[in-house]
Amino acid sequence: MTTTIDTARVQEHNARAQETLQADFDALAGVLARRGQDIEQLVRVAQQFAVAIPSWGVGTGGTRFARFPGKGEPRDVFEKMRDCGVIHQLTRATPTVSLHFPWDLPQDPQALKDVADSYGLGFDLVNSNTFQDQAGQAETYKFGSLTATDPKVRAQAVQHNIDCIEVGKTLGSKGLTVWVGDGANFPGQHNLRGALERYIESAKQIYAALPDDWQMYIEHKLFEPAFYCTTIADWGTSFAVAQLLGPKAKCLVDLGHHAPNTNIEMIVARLAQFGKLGGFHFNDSKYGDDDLDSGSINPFQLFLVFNELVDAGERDPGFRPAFMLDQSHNVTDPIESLMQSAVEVQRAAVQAALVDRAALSAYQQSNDALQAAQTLKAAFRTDVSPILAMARLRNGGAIDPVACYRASGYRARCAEERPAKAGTSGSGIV
Ligand code: AFD
Ligand code: MN
Ligand code: MN
Repeated sequence: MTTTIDTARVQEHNARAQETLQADFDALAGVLARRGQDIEQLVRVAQQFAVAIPSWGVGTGGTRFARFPGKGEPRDVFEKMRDCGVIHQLTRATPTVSLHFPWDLPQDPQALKDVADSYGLGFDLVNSNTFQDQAGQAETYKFGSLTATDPKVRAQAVQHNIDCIEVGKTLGSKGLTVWVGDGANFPGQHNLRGALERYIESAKQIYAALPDDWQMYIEHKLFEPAFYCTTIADWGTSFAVAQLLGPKAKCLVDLGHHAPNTNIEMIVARLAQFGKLGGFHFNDSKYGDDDLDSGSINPFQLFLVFNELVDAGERDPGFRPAFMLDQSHNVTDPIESLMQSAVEVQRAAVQAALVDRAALSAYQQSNDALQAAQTLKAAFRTDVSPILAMARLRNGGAIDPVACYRASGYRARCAEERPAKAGTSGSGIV
């Protein structure tokens, strides 16, 4: 396996930090033991945790207003793969990459797969893009894609999704995420029901092209780029469509795609209850689809989402939703942000595994609201950092991934090796 960061450096970094980590770990083990919890079981939860990196996330993102490219940004999908390899090497929590087509469409999928293999990376879900026009395409998506009134536009959008499945098959992906920005900017612009009818007709054609072992993930989003109404705006519509399409269709929850203050963990519980929770795009949000780093604004919400996932996993041990980060990095080094976010999502998973579920259930049964809430808070307040660091160490990663990455000088080397070429970054407004 190719390790981009010198492994001797990682070992040196770990050797310097190991004594302190062991002391913190032992102290936490004692605290947990007094609560009747085994720290080793939690280390295993952390060691098994995995979240996919979006290929486009390793480039500097942007807003509607501007993009400020970072030094040494990846210029093609192979360089993106190398950056993803670094993230996984140091965190050991991101073993797969989720590609966005056509931004990261490989000329030669097999060559890309070989490169990914060399970094120890696999491919997660592939994402289609019919929210932008691509060079050379016959029809425009200005007035929508899967919902367009013009059947030629719909056919082109359907075909693009089918092409994504074909490439994904070569790469070993097992699913397609479909997000469309289709909607209207004016009342009256769309027949609200007609637009959804057209979406369903298009989605059925994509669904029909899914291999048997594939799933289709429908991602809803409240608004933007459509500012009056979006065709797949909420989990209810997403659920209805997934139900209609069949068992291979599931709903995908992007944490930033809801109105402020929406109870997202309840959406998670509902979708899980009815067997339609397919996966997540993790990020954080203050106002809208802000695509901020995971856990940077509302870590308690992230924890509550994982609390529902633990509950769903206890009811159905085969339950395996797809996890992906979906963030835009405008002011940080994307590699650092993605490493930090992977760790934050992993943290929420471990905190949720810490919840004393027997106690919680008893407090719920006896309507002891105060103690039920405190049971969740006790888990959320526990600093599980030593567990996460120990999991990384045992999996061959870095005790402190960001510190180790900074000390490695990787970005400075990239800045030399990757002089900016015009028009090469596929990232932008996410
Ligand atoms: C959108 C969605 C979706 C999509 C992305 C494109 O979150 O996941 O792939 O942006 O950048 O807002
Ligand atoms: Mn998303
Ligand atoms: Mn989004």
